[in-house]
Amino acid sequence: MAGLRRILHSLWISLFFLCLSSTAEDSVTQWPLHNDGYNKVVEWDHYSFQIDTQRIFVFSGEFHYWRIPVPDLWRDILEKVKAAGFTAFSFYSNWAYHAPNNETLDFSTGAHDITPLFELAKELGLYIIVRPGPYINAETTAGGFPLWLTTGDYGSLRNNDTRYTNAWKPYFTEMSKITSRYQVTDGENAICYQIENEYGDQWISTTDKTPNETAISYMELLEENARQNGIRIPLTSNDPNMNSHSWGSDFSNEGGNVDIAGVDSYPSCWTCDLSVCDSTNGAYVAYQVVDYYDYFQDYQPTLPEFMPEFQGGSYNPWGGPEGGCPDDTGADFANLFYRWNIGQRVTAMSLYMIFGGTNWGGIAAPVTASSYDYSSPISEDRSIGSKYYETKLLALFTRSAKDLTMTDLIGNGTQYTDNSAVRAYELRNPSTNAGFYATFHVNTSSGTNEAFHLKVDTSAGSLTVPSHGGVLRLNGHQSKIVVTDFTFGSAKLLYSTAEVLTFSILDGVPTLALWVPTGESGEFNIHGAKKGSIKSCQGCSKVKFIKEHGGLTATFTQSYGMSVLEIDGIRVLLLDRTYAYEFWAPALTTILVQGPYLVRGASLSGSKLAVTGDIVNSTTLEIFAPKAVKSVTWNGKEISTRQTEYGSLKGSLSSSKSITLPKLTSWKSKDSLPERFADYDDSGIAWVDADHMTTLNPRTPTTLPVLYADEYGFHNGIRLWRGYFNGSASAVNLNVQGGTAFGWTAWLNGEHLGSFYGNDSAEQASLTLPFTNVTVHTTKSNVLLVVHDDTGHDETTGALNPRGILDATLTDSTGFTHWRLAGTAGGESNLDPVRGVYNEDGLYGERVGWHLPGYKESSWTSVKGSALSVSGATVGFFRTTVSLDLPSDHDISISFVLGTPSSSALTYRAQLFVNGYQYGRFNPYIGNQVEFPVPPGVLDYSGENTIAVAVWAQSKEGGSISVDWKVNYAAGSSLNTRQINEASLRPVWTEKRLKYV
Ligand code: IPT
Repeated sequence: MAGLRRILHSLWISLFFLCLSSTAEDSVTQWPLHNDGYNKVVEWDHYSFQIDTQRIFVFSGEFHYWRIPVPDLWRDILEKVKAAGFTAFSFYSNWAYHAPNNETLDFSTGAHDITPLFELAKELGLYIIVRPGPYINAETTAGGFPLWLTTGDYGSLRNNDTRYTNAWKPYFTEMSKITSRYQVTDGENAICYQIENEYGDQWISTTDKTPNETAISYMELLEENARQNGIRIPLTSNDPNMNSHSWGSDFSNEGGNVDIAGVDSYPSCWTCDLSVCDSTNGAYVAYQVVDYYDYFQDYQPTLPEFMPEFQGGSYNPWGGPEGGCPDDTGADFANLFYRWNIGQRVTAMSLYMIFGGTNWGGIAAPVTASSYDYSSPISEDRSIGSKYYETKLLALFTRSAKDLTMTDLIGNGTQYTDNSAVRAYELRNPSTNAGFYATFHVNTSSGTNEAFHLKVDTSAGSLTVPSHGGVLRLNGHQSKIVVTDFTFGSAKLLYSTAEVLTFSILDGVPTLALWVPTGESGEFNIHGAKKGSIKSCQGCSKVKFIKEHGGLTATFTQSYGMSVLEIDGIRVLLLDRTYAYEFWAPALTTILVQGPYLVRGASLSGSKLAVTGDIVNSTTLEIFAPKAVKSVTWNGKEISTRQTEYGSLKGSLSSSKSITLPKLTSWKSKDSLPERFADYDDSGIAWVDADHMTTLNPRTPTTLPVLYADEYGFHNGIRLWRGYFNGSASAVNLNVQGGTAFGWTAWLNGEHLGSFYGNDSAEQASLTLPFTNVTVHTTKSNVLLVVHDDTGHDETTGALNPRGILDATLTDSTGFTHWRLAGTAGGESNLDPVRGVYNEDGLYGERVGWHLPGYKESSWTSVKGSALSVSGATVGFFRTTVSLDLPSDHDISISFVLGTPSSSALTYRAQLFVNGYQYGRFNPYIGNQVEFPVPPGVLDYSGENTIAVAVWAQSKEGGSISVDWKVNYAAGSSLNTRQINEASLRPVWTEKRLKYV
């Protein structure tokens, strides 16, 4: 099979080069249109993806359902994605999330059921790029591998080892089968299927093209599995940073090639910790764009310029800064870098991430903290701001600029401008002659304010624009795309120096929305037009109409707001940036809306228009709709509107309710570390003997028994080890490994011995702890308790790095007699299938379910004062319940705020549980994150909520934590978060928990 493919491939390559040698004129028709041989619905060529013969600009964003485990909120995210003008979204599924052990696959419980993603995609009209792994990276523990896979029993992973193959098959088969029910070939929305992730391993040497047969065989196994299980859409890949040249059929004639290879790129660093990206980047101002066009020409000239991941932000590392680094990749970044890609002729890109979400429980890899906000266009708390709006300006444009999906790069340089600091990239559609001039500072890291004029080629000849006194400007880290011969309905812009936002055809007549940065001028010419007038001037000045070039040129300056011109019956809206931010073109209708914070959707039935969206502050609402519309509802309520003289409908919307949350009081507490005492009974089912004398883990144990936690089925978070020894000993040396920002503490016979507090770089720490100040029993057994946490397994080849005790040696002793180990209650049995494998660690309180709603804490000690305090080195568990009664018809977002009172030591580690979900890891000694957004659904906005906090004081000074909460935003909304309260997502405590003492 692979052999035949290779022969066919060489034949095809020869044909391709024959075509290339033909003349430029017939290049349009000669470029091959491909499909994957399994369907004719999704096709592609070097211009773009094509679906049902329609070319599309794939503007997509990545989001991880498993980072927001409330299916009802997926609608919120996807409505926001759609409203921003995107045509697609992309998601990684996470093998570990669905496979608590090697026998179980859960695609049905709560958020483990992914079918709503596909159904929402269809309802909202978004294509889907499915990325099932089996390895995904994603700053998730072990890169998405189930942690039972990390012991060494399955080999070194990501190859064709049968042990590994047998492990991934059930999961990958299920993902393929599920996806196969939702393919665009059957009228559903999945358009491509990514094999593996950044697996750039096709070559042993790229230079002399020495194939890596093992990697090829692995890719072929995955591809065959996908095809056998019904995948008919193209298979894709993502090359890390343009280095590996793997799996693309233009460069490679080896096996394992996918249908459409793509490239991932993070020009401004994928983490807020810029030191990681030293060699390529620096501070924001030093960021450089990358020449993708040449790359695609060189390595995949017959495939579309496809970026399965383009930087949407950067992840939040443990070392901070607090809140991530939104300024590094903010609105300016979105403006400049996404336009840059268009100038490079990219026609398919997916922003990683469009919504980052939360690393709740133990989902994260060590590199990232509880927050996975990623400085994304949609924030972790689901709010939207300037970056979202800026991205929307461009996405709406790409959705309406159909000609952009088929362009050739004609040229680039400063010769297009009269300012040597500004260059342009000229793209041209060979069949319509539409032109797109993407303009940039020559030094793309420069933020100067440059004025210039641009030389453009139009159907009316070569022009230099603007030509009536105005200028084009790049003010700061900005770019602009100037269009020529841009068709909107039956009309045509000869050119426009103001950017096109979108357009709509209402009652057969186009309404065109143009925008300029606040205070700038614009000039455009409408082909064939004769007469223009100002219908409404809000912030406009210097409006002039000039008959020329066989049409009408209009010039204007827009200081603030929205002005309306009428040119031969065509309505032209001129918006400044602020008004453009709040301008919406809800798809599936033709209406345009200005005013609200968010417009999620609209539907038209006869004379009734129903619009849905969100309001924070009171605002005017202006709607451009067909004349037939006689009544308008906003989130189901009729609003009164008046008709403006230029035919729009105007109304007003009042602000959202202000919300006050009840205080978090009435805390109760109990010690959660009985295991430190020698007489604690560890014979229960929560505990196993750690007695392996050999391991398949590639790290050879230096002391025995093997104390790698994953060997014994405990994979997540905090584990407790009890080492027994008899007779005297003077010290212990322990070398513990748990990933960046981890920590550990040891006690002997109930007395604190010492701790490793951790920092944002150490993954492992060895300490020798003398027994000078503790009692060593000479006549009875001594028990050493070691508690360590685990910030996740490392990614890529580090997935097998063990978690646990690497070496344990007693000084002046005959050594340990045996070890017992406890971790997540039930180990791999998945005691809590709803919250899933990542949620719980192994603390006593977690094992017996103190974090769960419904546990009765009445016998616990009441906490006095507002701080939750632990005295001495131990673990304290705290619980309270609080009822919420929040308004309906609102989308309300809440964060918990954790702090350390100034009187307290910082050397503690805390976990926050909200209705049983572990929604925050707070390590004040290391970390920076103090705000922890918790979504509705995890919280119940119309009932009782159980809040629990575990405080592990690592030093004798103990520790105190303050716990508060706050409203991030409350928006009057069609999303009624009060109703997102499905009790099945918050299973309650049962007595069976008591077995795990
Ligand atoms: C790229 C991964 O594909 C993705 O899963 C995620 O880890 C992202 O990086 C960073 O957030 S890998 C790329 C940085 C080389």
